[in-house]
Amino acid sequence: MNSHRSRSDHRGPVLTFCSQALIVLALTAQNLVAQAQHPLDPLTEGEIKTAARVLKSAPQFPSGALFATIVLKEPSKQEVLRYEPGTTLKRSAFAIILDRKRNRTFEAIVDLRAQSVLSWTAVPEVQPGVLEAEDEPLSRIVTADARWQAAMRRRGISDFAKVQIEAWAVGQVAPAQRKGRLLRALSYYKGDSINFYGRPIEGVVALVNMNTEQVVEVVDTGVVPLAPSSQELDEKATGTRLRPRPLKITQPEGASFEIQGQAVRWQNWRFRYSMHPREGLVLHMVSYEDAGRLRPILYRASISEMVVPYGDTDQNWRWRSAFDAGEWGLGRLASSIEPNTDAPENARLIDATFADDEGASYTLPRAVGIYERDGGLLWKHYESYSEHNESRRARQLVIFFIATIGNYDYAINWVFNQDGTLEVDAALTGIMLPRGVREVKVDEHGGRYSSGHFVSANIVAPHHQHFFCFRLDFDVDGQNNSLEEMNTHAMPAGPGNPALNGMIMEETLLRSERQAQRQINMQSARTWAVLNPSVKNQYGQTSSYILVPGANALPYVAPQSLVRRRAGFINHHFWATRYNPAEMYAAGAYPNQSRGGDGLSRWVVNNEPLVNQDVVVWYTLGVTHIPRPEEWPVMPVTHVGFKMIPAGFFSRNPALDVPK
Ligand SMILES: [Cu+2]
Repeated sequence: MNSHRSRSDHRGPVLTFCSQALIVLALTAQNLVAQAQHPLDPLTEGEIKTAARVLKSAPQFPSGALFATIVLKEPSKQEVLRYEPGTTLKRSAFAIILDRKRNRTFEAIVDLRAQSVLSWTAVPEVQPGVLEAEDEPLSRIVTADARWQAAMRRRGISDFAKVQIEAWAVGQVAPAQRKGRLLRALSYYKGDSINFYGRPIEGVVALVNMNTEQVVEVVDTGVVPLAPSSQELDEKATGTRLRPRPLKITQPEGASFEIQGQAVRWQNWRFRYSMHPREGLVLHMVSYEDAGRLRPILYRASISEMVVPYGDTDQNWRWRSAFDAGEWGLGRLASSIEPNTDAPENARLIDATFADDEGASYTLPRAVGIYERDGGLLWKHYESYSEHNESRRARQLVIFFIATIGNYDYAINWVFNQDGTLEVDAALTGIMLPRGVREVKVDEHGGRYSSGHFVSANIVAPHHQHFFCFRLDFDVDGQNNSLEEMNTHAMPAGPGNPALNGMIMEETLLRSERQAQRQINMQSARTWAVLNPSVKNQYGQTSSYILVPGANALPYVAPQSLVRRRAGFINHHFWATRYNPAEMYAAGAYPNQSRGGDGLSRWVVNNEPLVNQDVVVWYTLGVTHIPRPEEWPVMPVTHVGFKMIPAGFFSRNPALDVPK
């Protein structure tokens, strides 16, 4: 699950223009926007530098410590909502500092104006996510270990430079081994191929203590032949499809969206965005301009956590359950969007600024993509008596980023629609995690694996699930919101239902956090509404936004397992909490090496009321992945998602005014 890529790939400016004049213009524009303009603007390069300098020169800063995080310390919601353009911005940075040698973690807040440390707190018994700076030492420690070297030689591998070491967060650890900061190392055979994931050196996993830089153990479950080297990912691998003729997307008058700093306007929608190293793309202050009135819908929306539990019970597999946000960082491992392939030709691609492990800032080119696309039919009616057709074509605005967590690539798309609908479309692609096996064909030895599917010669892809937990801080027409669950049923037989056709929808108020732990239910077409009890449309209906689930999954990892305790958010599809700025990450702030119990499952214990409160919704979106050979050596995209649709928020079809 790790990125072995050198971050230096991203550091230099990527010049896509040839004209010097354009470069000068671009640089000037960059300098102009280098100042934060809004309380929610992410840290600028200068602010990251200041934060790191202030912290490094503080007496408490341990020598040689690394920065697991340097991000904007978001001001309180009240401060942000009260903010008026032009007033002085209070800017603070939040940092997590890892003293790897002494196995200590600290949290700090820096006042960027005063250039002083506002707080410095030791956080005992936690491990920040895996750092880029740990790749090199891990690889060095493992490849120097005699046990690992012997395991390679047993497989006929003596040129260790041909082996790619891949770091993994340790996942489930035996109690006796829970000492210090741990990483596991998988080994792949690189050879000359782009896709080393296609050639796992199966059976060998090293467990390493990163504080002492010692290998705790090397587990070798036995030699399995390497998969053949033909695992290339381009068309040369197979052949001869004709290139389709050009399909041009042109916007002769330009795009219909406007971007000013981090603020976006498009077709009555207004929102801000930022790239966060942990959550990836974050939407802020999503609102809809309705007849000149700006109506808030979401204060903040992002992926708060992910977990990918693998279903293979083998000794070297049973611990695997990657927390891609908390252990790795979806923004930190975002990959640059390639024009014309990752995004259509009319996309605008925007760089993002992050802090590296040493506290230096760097720019990830083309981190966020934003573009308009054809949205199919928006609405239509053909009047057959008069033969009159009235219809409109839909346009959509997509804002997205792509996180590449080792072998997997996730494109997270937020799709704005003209009818007031906001959709999330998570696109899963990349390479399935492979397990090396003896068989080169399924029929050779029966070839069935109880917890995986054969996808290629010597490769089984184990069954697994992906769970995303979206944190959706709704503010529908303001902060005082309530929640209702909607269930649709057949009406019972009786005098009121003589033809047995009755169909009723029941609304249930979800009064408190524990009552709001819910599962999807196809039988009752279950949805959930976030409503503002004090705002009505012209017919007296309560203003609300409904969360409409799409495909989803239930976890197969057992309820009493450590994964379920660590990732409590997968126990329910729908959760709600009363707004608390400290509650950001569904599996807790430190899921790496966690023993469970933190995050959502802990926050709802006090069962706070949710009626007419500032409500935060957490939606867990699962995918059950039973691998197919058609998904090898690289997976065609799988889409999963959900929608947020207005209900009573408007008094009629809000897209009635879309011009022909
Ligand atoms: Cu998958």
